[in-house]
Amino acid sequence: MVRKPSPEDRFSFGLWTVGWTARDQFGDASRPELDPWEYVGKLAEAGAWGVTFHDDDVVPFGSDDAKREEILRTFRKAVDDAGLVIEMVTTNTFSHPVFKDGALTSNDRSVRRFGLRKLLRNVDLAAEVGASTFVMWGGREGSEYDGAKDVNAALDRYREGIDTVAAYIKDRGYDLKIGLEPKPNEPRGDILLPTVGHALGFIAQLEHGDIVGLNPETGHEQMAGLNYTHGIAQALWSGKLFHIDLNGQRSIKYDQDLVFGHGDLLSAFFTVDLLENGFPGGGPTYEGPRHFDYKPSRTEGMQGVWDSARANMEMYLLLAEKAKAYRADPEVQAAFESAGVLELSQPTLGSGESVEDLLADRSAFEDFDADAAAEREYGFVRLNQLAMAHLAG
Ligand code: ASC
Ligand code: MN
Ligand code: MN
Ligand code: MN
Repeated sequence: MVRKPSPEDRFSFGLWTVGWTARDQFGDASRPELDPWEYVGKLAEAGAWGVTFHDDDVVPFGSDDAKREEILRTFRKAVDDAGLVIEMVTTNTFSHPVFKDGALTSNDRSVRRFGLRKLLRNVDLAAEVGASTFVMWGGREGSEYDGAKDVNAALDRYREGIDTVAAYIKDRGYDLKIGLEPKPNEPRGDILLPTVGHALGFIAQLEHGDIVGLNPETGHEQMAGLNYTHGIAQALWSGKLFHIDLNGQRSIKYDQDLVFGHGDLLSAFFTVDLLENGFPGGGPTYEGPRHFDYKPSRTEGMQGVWDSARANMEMYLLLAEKAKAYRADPEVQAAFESAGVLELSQPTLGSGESVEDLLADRSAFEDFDADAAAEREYGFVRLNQLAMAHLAG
């Protein structure tokens, strides 16, 4: 039996996950909608440490300032009473039809100005509630038709918008970082910043990119056929893994938002291995919360909501135990050694060696026996089988 989750694990949940009433493209809600404060006690009881939310998850779109204040007061009291932390806040710039062509990249300038104001208002809220990350998922930033969006202008406007939000955070002296969340498609036919790689390229073009990083979601990378563990690895390597959305996805199809580990289990194992144990050869490590962005399946009632919330944490803890045992196994260490996994950390050029030195080193090329080197057996399959044995054993 796996141990119970505790606040030290720093598990957190979006309010929109357990709060999803399961309304979808084809059907009505299959569960009741509770008040936002009714979810937080249950989350804490299940062993969560934190909660996150979109503005509209708590305060209905269009509420005036007085109503907003009142609702937020009630919500924050419930969060405090439950002993939870609000570690991240995000903004809904996708549900209201005003955002049907996006917020920061809508073709309509008045919509862009409205979207930016909505975002800035939530930056203030994020700082006020003590969040450390401000996530921006531009779900409606994109198009269905290539002719309908001037992508050059859209990226200019996206950059203008993100830089404006980032500059505002700095101006106000808030201790906040922005986490951009890539997704390839759904709800738009094609979404801008579709993958971790696109987003990293975009961040490099920002004026205030130093406080802008990523919030990669497991299923979103997998919807693009990509390797999530490699994606977060490159984000880590770039110093940009600010936050994560863990969930499950089974192959390239609609965004399933399954429980973490209920999609590609082997990939989830290596995700946890990286998050918990770091790179085999050392390097940057992830220090942020273990945040779940999943949806309890539409077949589930309220019991299923809480069972599925627990399942995310249980899967993570199960995989963390297995990943620890895997790394500590002397057979695995020996397999790492013979597979050259640790050798990769050694720089290709010697210290102080110039390219001229390399050119002069006949052993590196003229006298190098490529056929002999080609005979090296790496033993990757055996190493992987050891991982599988730990995972399945
Ligand atoms: C977010 C986020 C998502 C979406 C989605 C809305 O803020 O991280 O993946 O919104 O959960 O349904
Ligand atoms: Mn998703
Ligand atoms: Mn997400
Ligand atoms: Mn999501």
